[in-house]
Amino acid sequence: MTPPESSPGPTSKGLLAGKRGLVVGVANKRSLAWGIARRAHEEGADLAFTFQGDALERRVRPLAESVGSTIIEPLDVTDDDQIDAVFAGLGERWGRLDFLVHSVAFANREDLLGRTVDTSRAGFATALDISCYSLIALARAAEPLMTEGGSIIAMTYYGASKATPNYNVMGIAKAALEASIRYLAVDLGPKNIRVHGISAGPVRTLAASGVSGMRGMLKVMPERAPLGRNITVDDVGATAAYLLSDLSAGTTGGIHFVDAGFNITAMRHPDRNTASS
Ligand code: 0WE
Repeated sequence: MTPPESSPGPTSKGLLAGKRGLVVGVANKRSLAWGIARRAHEEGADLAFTFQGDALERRVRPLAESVGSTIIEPLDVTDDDQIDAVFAGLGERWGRLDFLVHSVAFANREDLLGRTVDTSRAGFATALDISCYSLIALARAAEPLMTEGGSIIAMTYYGASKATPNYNVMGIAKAALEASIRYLAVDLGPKNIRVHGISAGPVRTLAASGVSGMRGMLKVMPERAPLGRNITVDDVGATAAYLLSDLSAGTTGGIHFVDAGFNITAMRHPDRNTASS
């Protein structure tokens, strides 16, 4: 028997049809969180968004509305009362949550230059609070709403594993974030809540603007990465759709590299051209 060329099945409704998700960390249309949200919407999810501060509200609100979202709430992840308010609102509006996207990081600018040994106690605390503890706090708030299981993703970077010029205290924060992903996966596994990291290669986003050496990183990627190119927010959105969907039902606690394979190499292949050779 020859099956029909294409048949309408569950997938025609999208990988995330009927799922409700909260997206934390959209700053503008170039954000990784927005790449994830756009794909999640295409896959049939209903989305809620948060924004941090008035300046970002003006960016986030039109984007959220463009994907039909009506839940757009302020959230500073260092403020427990604001976290409680966001999840109380989701409880009232939706009663249930299926997924959470965490795409938030911050270190003081002066701590992303120079030497890690000069990181202040306050700068360390800021970076770890915003970039790592926030995942734990959001996961705890999400847990009671994820009554039918759930999926949580957080964004990380290779600087968690390998010392990377200027990434400094952010590398330490991402290492703590990646460990947090594993411990949260253990805690929440019995409730069928899965927790994943996406380790994205460098992308030109607001968070990357003003990062010195970004141009160099974007140039080296295609020379060394097996796929010979930089990654895009659409690449991240596609992997996120898999991790947020039931396709990944059997996986939790892992760090999933979306870096064109850069992390599995030790150095540039000598037969591969550089821009100058
Ligand atoms: O995680 C990040 C960026 C996170 C980030 C960026 C900033 C810039 C502005 C956190 N805090 C701040 N604070 C600011 O004041 N990335 C993976 C992108 C990134 O940032 C780098 C990188 C890469 C890659 C910083 C130094 C070196 C490489």
